Amino acid sequence: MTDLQEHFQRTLDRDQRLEPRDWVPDGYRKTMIRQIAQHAHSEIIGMQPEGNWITRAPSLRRKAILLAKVQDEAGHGLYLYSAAETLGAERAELTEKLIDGKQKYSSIFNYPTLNFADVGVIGWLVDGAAICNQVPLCRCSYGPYARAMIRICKEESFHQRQGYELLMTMMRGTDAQRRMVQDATDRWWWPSLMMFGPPDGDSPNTEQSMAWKIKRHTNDELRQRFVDMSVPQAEALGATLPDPSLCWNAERGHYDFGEIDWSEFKQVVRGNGPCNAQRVAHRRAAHDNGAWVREAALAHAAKHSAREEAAA
Ligand code: FAQ
Repeated sequence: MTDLQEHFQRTLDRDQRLEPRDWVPDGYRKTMIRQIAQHAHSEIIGMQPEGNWITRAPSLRRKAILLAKVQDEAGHGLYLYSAAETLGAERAELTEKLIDGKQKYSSIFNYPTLNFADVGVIGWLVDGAAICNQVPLCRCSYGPYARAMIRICKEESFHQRQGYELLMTMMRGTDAQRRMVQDATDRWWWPSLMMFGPPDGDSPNTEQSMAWKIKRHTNDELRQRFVDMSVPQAEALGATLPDPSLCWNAERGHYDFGEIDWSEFKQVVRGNGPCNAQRVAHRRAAHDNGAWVREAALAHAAKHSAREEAAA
């Protein structure tokens, strides 16, 4: 083993962080770029389903809250692209890969938001699942990603509470509002469980990512944690989770739950979900429409540095 390899392994064994200048194996760098890029793309594409409701929010208060949340998601995307840049991946290249369909983003953002309760359910379940998955990533072995995750998790937990508060308010409202909450819960529950990725037996990356201390738990462990956390929250809300097999298993100390439709998951990840084409087309159009801003920023930076050179 070379000194560099030893340093890498020793850092992992001591549960310390790897930093941008440290040597890491190619596979580690590739895995980290893949995961961070997929995560960054998810935050950016994830602005669309809720962003869709900003112009139709039912009050000024709800509009201000939703605007702030969607802006936070843009911020998360930017911290994550910056973390990927410390590994040598250019943000512009990652964006190209996203809009060319060469890099993935989370399956969850390929479902439509059909009524305003969807905004609440995304906060409750989608941000809830994101927190469950991301809190352990605060201890990821790659320093810049782990540190970005600390701030992101704080904001996600605020997002989750706003979603739950919106749903609580709707449940205290009219029968029609309660039906909207139930309808949104029915549609988002199963896709939220799919966010954790394929079952452990079909997850090609988990074993190596756990050995590298990138992932701290398997997909199924985190999914179970999310189910256990969500059942009492649904009860307190007065909504029914759409799974007749959900029941407490005293022996395991966990809730049992029904079979996930993995063929649906595969279809969505392959690009055949209800909104995949629309999401990517929208992102591509936004990128194209923003070309003049990038050109103007570059021209401004060039002018500024020419002026500085002349003054030196
Ligand atoms: N969707 O071997 P594994 C958010 C892919 S939260 C699409 O198990 P891994 C906040 C996977 O990439 C959502 N693809 O993979 C928010 C791999 O593909 P590849 C984002 C999926 O990496 C809330 C293949 O399947 N969060 O944005 C999915 O060890 C509200 C095999 O799977 C993160 O990205 C999926 N659900 O584990 C924003 C968290 N699952 O490249 C707006 C960080 C798996 O080998 C509004 N990421 N795949 O062909 C992770 O923790 C991991 O990457 C997992 C997947 C757990 C997602």
